Amino acid sequence: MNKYLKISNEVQRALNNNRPVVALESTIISHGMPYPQNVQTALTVEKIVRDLGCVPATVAVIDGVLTVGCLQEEIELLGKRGTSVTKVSRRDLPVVVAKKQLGATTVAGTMYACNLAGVSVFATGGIGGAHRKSETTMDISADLDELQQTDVVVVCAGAKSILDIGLTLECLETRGVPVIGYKTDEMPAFYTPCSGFKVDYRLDSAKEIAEAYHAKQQLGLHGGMLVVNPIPAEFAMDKEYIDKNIEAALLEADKLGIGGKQVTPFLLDKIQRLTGGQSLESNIQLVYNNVRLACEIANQLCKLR
Ligand code: PSU
Ligand code: MN
Repeated sequence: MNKYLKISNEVQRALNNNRPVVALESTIISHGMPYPQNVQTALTVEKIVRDLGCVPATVAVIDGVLTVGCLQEEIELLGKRGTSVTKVSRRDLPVVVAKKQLGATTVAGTMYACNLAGVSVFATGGIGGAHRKSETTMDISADLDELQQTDVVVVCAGAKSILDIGLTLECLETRGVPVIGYKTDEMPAFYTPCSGFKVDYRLDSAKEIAEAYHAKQQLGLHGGMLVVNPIPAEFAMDKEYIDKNIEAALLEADKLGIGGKQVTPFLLDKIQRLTGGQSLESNIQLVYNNVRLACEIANQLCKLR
């Protein structure tokens, strides 16, 4: 397209040949997990995608270039530099690109890149959403507005209860975003398979999900589709235990006056510390689980096109 966008040869070739591509975000690498687990996870994710016959496209801003299909050394850099890497959502893209900086793309930033490149499926851990008390603070992630306007299937494990899950679902409804439970009637809560909130639709196969997304596009209904995939039971955390730690993390954030784009990374880090790495293991496993489903959806979508 232009000097600001780079699509790797491998990804471009797959797209040209209607081969399945699965996009991956990089805020989860730089801001969502500690080093070195962040790099190990990101590289394992790419291997899983390849083993399932798809092409991985990790997205980040590398020296000012929005890159779709990062190299291994770029993933290592994003992981090593950690939270010193700029977290890039939609509003951050222009400056980080113009300044030729390194940036880790959020769900919103990654979706935007997917759409530029023509990638239809994207797997991550959790999305941003409406924070607790957002009815007064207005802290609602740009991820939700991106889901409204950008054509990508986003596979995640629901929303963490650092957010107000009910309000997040309301915001998605307002924005016309279909929320599809994969083999579940309930919105998963990231570390646990249930939140107590119902999803709009339950679909039990990747084929049905691909068909729904294809129909959406054929109708000219622009915007994303959110697929929520519950964490597998064997990796789920005890609800009371994780809720208690989330409450403690929220209290701490409040006390320290953490605000803006720091809120989500602060809470993720605090929870990981409080739970001694147990939540990190759950987080890693649910990402793998989402990546596997995203590969199936990407495969099915190629068959429809
Ligand atoms: N939730 C998680 N893990 C994450 C994020 C959210 O469980 O890594 C990251 C994602 O990149 C998401 C971003 O897009 O945080 C949302 O940040 P904010 O709330 O500032 O929009
Ligand atoms: Mn926010």
